[in-house]
Amino acid sequence: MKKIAVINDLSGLGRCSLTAAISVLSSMGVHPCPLPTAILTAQTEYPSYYCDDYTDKMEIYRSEWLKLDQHFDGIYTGYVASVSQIQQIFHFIDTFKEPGTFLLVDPVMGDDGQTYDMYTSELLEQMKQLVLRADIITPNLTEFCLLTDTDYAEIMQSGLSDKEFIKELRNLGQNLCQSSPKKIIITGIHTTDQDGTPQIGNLYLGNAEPYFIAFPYIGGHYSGTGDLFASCIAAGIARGDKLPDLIFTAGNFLEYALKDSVKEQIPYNDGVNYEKFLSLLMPV
Ligand code: PXL
Repeated sequence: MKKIAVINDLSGLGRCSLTAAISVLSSMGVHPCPLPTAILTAQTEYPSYYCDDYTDKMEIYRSEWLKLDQHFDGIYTGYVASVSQIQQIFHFIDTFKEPGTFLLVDPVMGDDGQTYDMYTSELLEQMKQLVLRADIITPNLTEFCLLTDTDYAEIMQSGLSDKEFIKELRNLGQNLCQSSPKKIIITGIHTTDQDGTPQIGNLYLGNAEPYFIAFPYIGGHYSGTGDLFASCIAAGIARGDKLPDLIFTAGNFLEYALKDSVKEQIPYNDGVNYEKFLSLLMPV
């Protein structure tokens, strides 16, 4: 069975981070090994939360897992609570990234043009360094702009057609890709289809032609959707899925979860009702 070290926080409320990763990886037939970066009562967009920082524990996990001679098919990183956690991740990568181990970095820093509470310019600089080590990254549009020093508001108000917009993202992505042989999936790109129906899609930039796949945009802005998406990609890579198929599967899974959440009027901070759709991800 394929095995992935998942470096992410555990949030009691909000259906994100490790909660999302463990359930998605397990459903996809991949063994998750959680390394918590922090334990929170709730994800940080709730009006109140308590965060128990796990930075000091990260080295203990690394050395204990090394003692137990652990090997991973993948390393998948998500939310980090501070810059020093990124330093710990480098140390973890130096120890456990072998020739056959992929590194997926979900550079969690913000969404919808806003940065999360833990964001600082120093964290961005370190995140850029981490991204350089990755084989694949899954930024949302806000995070992609941060990584490429692009003004989010400016690009959103640029008046570009969908086609021009995607071309622009491709150009920006090319610079990032040049630094290392990596694949980028940019999530949460708003477009409209031929009938003028709003869509939301994911853009895959790799060695081949860009691949953009969109689904009807049902509205809403829920916690944890990026984490669910990145988890699908991590598990899919481990089990050998083809990336375009995998991006479709992940988007389709989220579309069902979002539809159900809108229907049930789930508060955005609570995350989406994905649990009953996990069967869509199971190995056939
Ligand atoms: O879903 C991203 C995420 C993960 N972990 C924590 C967060 C957030 C987004 O706000 O607060 C703790």
